[in-house]
Amino acid sequence: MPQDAPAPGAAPTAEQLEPVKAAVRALLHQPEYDDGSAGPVLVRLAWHSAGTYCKETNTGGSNGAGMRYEKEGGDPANAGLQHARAFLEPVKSQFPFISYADLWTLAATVAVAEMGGPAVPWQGGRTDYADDAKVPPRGRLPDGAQGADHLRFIFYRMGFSDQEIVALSGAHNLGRCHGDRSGFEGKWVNNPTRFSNQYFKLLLKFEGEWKKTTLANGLQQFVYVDEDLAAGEEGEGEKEEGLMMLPTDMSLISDPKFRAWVEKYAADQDLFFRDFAAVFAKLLELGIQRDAQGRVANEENVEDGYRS
Ligand code: DDH
Repeated sequence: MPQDAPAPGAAPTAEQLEPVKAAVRALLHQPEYDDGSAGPVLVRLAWHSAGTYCKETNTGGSNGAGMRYEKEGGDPANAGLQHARAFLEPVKSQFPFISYADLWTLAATVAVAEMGGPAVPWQGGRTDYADDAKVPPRGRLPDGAQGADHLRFIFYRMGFSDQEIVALSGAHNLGRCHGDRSGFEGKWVNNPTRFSNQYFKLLLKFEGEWKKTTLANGLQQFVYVDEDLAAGEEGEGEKEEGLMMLPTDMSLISDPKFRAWVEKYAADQDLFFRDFAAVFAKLLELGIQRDAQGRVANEENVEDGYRS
């Protein structure tokens, strides 16, 4: 039995995962892509793979890697995540023993840590569905155009509390919106490849200055443009693009229960990091039942995973 692959039926050990994590670390730097990092889109891939969970029916969640199938991968809510999956494809080829479902979730934890965020506890053992029979229906992911009621409807379905909703939303310290993916445009913070509590600070700092704008496609978002910076840089190549918030982001400061947590996380980065690590780990485990060996109890039709 080679030492670098798990025994049949067993989840990979920490030692076996080390080279996988190193390979993920090595691909994060992408000078030609977005803000130079694959990190943010990898985090979003893991979140969308897990965020389909419904606790009532115990369906959805990160097990299965359903996004490989059109039924889930073609959901407009998942537009753009093919880039994340493509970044990870060479890692899957190099380490075929890791399931896609494990790789996608593991990669997000590697990305968060590499971008300066907390260590997120992670357990392997997920298996990949062999067909799309168990892929959850579309429409389970949040719609950025909505408000606090929608956030509660979506995240309570997964079993999260108000505090957890706010902590999870802090992932918008990372990355950006793309007009050709979600239709929204721009980034939430100035350094979108550094994990921090800046998103919470900016929500509060520019309160009253966030301007509601309607994009050409009819979507509404909130923007803050530093007028001096924008004027100063005019005609000098790089245009100051300003910062943005989605309507859902703004609901975190207009809803008093959410707001209490925004204030706590803006004031205390350590608290945010601790709570984010815990809630992101919980997100990645939704719907996963493990046996004594840490293997994921799964249906029989596993084609690609630890039981193949
Ligand atoms: Fe998000 N997110 N997200 N988000 N998200 C977008 C980008 C990123 C919502 C909408 C959008 C979470 C919660 C919410 C990340 C992580 C997380 C975009 C832009 C939209 C729209 C997509 C695009 O155009 O490319 C809404 C609504 C919610 C909510 O209701 C709370 C959560 C919980 C996470 C998480 O990871 C825990 C990340 C990272 C990005 C940046 C992606 C990128 O490509 O860059």
